[in-house]
Amino acid sequence: MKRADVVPWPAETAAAYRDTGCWRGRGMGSRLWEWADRWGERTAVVDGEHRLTYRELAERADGLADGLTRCGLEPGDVVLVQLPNCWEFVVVTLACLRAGVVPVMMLPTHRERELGSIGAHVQARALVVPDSWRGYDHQALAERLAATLPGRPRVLTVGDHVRAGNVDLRALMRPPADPSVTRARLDTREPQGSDPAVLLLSGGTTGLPKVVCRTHDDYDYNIRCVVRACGFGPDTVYLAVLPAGHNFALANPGILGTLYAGGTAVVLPSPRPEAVFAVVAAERVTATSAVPSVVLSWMEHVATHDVDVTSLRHVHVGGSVLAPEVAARIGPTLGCRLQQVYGMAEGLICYTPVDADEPLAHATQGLPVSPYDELLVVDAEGRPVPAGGVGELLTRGPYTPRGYVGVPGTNAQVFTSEGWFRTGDLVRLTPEGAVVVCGRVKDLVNRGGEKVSSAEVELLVQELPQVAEAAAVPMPDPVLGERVCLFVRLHAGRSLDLDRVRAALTRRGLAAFKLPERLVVVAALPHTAVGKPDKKRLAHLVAHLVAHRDREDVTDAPRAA
Ligand code: OOB
Repeated sequence: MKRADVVPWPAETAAAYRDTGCWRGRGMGSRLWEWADRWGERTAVVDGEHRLTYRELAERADGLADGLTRCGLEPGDVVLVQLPNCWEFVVVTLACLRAGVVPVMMLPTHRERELGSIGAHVQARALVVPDSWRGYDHQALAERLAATLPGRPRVLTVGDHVRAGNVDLRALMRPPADPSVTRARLDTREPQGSDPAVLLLSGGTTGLPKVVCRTHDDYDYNIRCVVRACGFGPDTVYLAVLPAGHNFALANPGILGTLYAGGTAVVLPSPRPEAVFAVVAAERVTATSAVPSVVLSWMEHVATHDVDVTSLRHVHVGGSVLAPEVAARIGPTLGCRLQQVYGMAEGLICYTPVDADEPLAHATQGLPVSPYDELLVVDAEGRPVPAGGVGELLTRGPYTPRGYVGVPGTNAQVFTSEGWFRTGDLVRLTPEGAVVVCGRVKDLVNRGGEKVSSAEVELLVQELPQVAEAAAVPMPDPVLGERVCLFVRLHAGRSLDLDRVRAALTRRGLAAFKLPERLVVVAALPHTAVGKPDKKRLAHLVAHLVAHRDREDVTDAPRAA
């Protein structure tokens, strides 16, 4: 990644964020020893049997920060991090922040396509992967990619089976021989506040995922605001079950917010209720976060099993739409308070207050966490809508960057000339200023909080020889909210079925959660006035099919309007 690929805030805006104290002008890695000096022997991270105190965490992160340098990584170099939720993830993240090496937070479900395209886009210098995970050989995937990516990145492996030629990352995580010497040396190389801290993947609506660069200044401020909004403190025991590399579980307040507050972050690689409630009871978990589909599975479990949730105080729910009726049941069922969250990799985070009354807690997605967050609701022409009206949410603020990495053309469309980020979400604001998500204008499928860019799927499907035209749209689903439904028009005389589409996309390296789950072959796709597939009509059509339990894939053209 070239520094020029990162879009800065305008100089006067940046100065204002510094003057108001939002931006500290320090590297986030400097927090590590602030915590260790204050909370040294308290437990920072728990992963099964494995526990790290704040001091051990700081020493191991410093050890690895040094180790990354020995592997040839320099400040500003980018590494792809694809790890399940584990203690090593926390050490890697903090070591990167300390060394100024910039991690791109990939998901464990990503495959060749995502890792390859992002790795090339950011010119990754290393790939951090588990040896294998859930039966999949990530090390082999990383080796294949490393052989083809420009600059031939190093493969850094976490696990017991590190193959020759790759780096054993656990070995690099050993505490330094003299921690104070390493600490002092790393202190002198602390990144600046305006340097890139982490790269997050946007849900995105383009053919390939977009990369959001979060600076040390902005991410640090984001975390401080969210820690306050969620009332996290040294008595917090937070359980991370959503992918740790996702902005929600990573920093809102998530793992990093817990460490900022002096609490204990417990990591678990799966949101399965059996595992979750065993850990909640054993570790006396006080807070956790989940997407709506996961909370639903927890509520079902609690209704039929004897679980101990007496320690639980707050559950944060967001990432996709939560029905107010479900929201109202969460607190009573799980024996805790619900905090809804509306957030995005691009910045803006809204939380319902810890002590919100029921209308606010159940029927809104919260208030912006910073007084400097700016929200504007506009109509299709970009004009502000009257108070309380529904429109697209635009936002800017001290932790909402002004552009994606290295895509000036896209940025010109997604960001206004005044620096507003177009969220693509349709919202209305309540008189208190809380956001209510009402829909979206962006072209993606929100599969239980996992965002699938329709364009990314369509581009790959279009490459199939049978396909003349394709459109991927959301199909309503009682569990996940939405799944991917693919409409296709085929070339004359050709045939295609769902299994073949899925197999073809898997061969092309697409992550499994993006694969279409229903295929509808049509004689013609409906089009909008400008000649694009009419996604609204297609989404309505599949919703109708689902509502009528029509498992027959229609082969007729949808009737013209
Ligand atoms: C979170 O981040 P992303 O980047 O995966 O997705 C952002 C998009 C939003 O633009 C919106 O479309 C949707 O996810 N979304 C919600 C929502 N929260 C996010 N839609 C309806 N209701 C909600 N409560 O999803 C994310 C990042 C940080 C914290 C929480 C969620």
